[in-house]
Amino acid sequence: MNEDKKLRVFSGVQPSGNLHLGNYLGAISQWVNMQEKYNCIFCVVDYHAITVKQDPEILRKKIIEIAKIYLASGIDLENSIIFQQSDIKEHTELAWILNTVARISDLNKMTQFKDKADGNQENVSVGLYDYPVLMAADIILYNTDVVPVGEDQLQHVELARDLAKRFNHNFDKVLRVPKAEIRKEGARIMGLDDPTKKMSKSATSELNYIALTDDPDKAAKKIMKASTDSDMEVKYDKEKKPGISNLLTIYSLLAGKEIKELEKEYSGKGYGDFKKGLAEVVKKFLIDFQEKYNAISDDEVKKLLKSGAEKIQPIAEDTILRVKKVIGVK
Ligand code: ATP
Ligand code: LTN
Repeated sequence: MNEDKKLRVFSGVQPSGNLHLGNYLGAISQWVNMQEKYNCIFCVVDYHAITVKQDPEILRKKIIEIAKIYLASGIDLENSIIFQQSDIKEHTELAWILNTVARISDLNKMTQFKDKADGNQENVSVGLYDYPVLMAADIILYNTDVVPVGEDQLQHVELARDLAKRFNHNFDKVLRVPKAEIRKEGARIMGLDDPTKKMSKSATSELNYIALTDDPDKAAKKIMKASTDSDMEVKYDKEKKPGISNLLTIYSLLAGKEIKELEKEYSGKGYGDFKKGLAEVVKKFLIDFQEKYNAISDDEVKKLLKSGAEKIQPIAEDTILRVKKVIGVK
């Protein structure tokens, strides 16, 4: 297909915490499947990470780690571009301009900020509060059509849509209006220790998640310890059996098998056998993944991020120029 006719995809992950199966299944693995059909840009959103306190040395390492995770997951640089957010200054420039269009009432509706503030909203950084506007700028800067994310980010993409529309209405129609794409299964992988809450890298217990960098044997043990439901039947029922349903979703996505097929395979066998099967699948996935991850050097990644930024710089400059002209500063 002609490159210019392809729709543009943009998404990103923060270089903070340990990336887990939820991030992989909800976001990154979906990106991999979109590369042929779309013109894709994937960003390491470092300016988002600093909205909560980071150790500078660890942040520097995490930026490289996230880019390696993109590549080990199958992001192919023949089809896609990867780059580091802070290398393109137009992200913060556009965020400032969009701040003048966003309303306090918009930001007050955002649930992630409230969750992360953990009841102490007066003491979190202004950056954490304003984070969704920076995210809108990331998306809008590259004339994005589609934003593949996990379910928890839907609200932020909706805000980006609203801000683009409002800007176009207030000034001139110069911004592309994006839309979110959420996968049907896997958009919300739940915690292994508590299947009523999403798997999260900021969880207090390590038993909550399987990190992509976890030792495969240790990860298999986490699966064996995962919380299940009171009866012993391997059957998908999200409401009544959230534990086994979550494990079935993970199994199905990693092994490429339908949930119905897995239910049949484990019918009459109980949770123990099912968990052993899933532990093997997870272990194999991590061994393959980590082999690819370890084969990429830090220097190679740094070069790839720089060349990604060079490729997309002209798109960012072009958008900012259009925006500056219609608001009257150019
Ligand atoms: P945390 O895990 O601490 O809540 P986060 O949601 O801020 O962190 P990011 O690394 O910024 O995590 O998220 C990267 C991508 O992974 C986003 O698209 C997000 O929607 C997706 N994602 C995060 N957690 C899950 C999950 N449990 N299930 C599915 N997708 C998820
Ligand atoms: N807020 C997102 C990360 C993010 C993002 C983006 C995702 C920042 N900018 C632009 C898609 C498009 C999160 O996952 N926490």
